[in-house]
Amino acid sequence: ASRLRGKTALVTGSSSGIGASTAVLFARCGANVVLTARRVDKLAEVKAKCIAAHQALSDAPNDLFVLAIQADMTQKADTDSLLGKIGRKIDILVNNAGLVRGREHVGDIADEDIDVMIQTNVVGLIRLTQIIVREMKKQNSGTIINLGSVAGIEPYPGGSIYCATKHAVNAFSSALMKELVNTPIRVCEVQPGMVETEFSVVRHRGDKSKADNEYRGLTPLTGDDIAEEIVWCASRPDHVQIAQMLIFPTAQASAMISYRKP
Ligand code: 8X3
Repeated sequence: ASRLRGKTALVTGSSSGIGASTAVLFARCGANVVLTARRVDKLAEVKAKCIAAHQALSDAPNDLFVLAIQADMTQKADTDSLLGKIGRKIDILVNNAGLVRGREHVGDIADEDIDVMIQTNVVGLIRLTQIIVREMKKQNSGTIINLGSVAGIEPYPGGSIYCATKHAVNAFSSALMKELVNTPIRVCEVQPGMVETEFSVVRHRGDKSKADNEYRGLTPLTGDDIAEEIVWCASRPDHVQIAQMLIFPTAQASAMISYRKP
């Protein structure tokens, strides 16, 4: 983790879930953190946790910083203006912002659900990566960590659009890694299985009991579990690139196979 001291990590979608956990863990490791999300109030809470984490470091440099910037990944104006608002060098980009909406089958999927998933999970991620990768090429260093999913490996019924977006993240990450092979810039794809965050509440349009039912009878992963993997990828020595990492709860074996206690 000492390799992260003084580095700057930009984490999208860091108002909750995996993104919030990742931002706080980076701060605990002595990294500067830039938070982005749509919800400013939640973002302020995570920012306070990051600052507290910095203050708890016994030997941290006193110029550590935490920035919180409101940004909606579906809005081109927001991604285009982000770098100017940050005004600092980004060492680590964590493309975490993403969502799933609904479990409808093809034929019954609402246009706005298709749109928000593709715009956030794919288009926004690509736009921001283009902007940051240009900077990383100039500085000749950097780490890009994309949040894929088991859904990016194994499509399942009721997840056609979400699975398509995560397959897109998988293809984009793989192509990018190949494009950057002659540079010191690293590309990692972290692919979680079942993680209990607001993700499932959003999938079920705010219905908490339906969301809870997704994890019935098993112990899901938490945002903190995935944050550990993300920060671990970012803190490997410069010559080590964790290309892909698939993480399941112990009671899950594929997108469609899990064991639930009766
Ligand atoms: C989330 C995992 O299985 O709900 O990316 O698609 S799953």
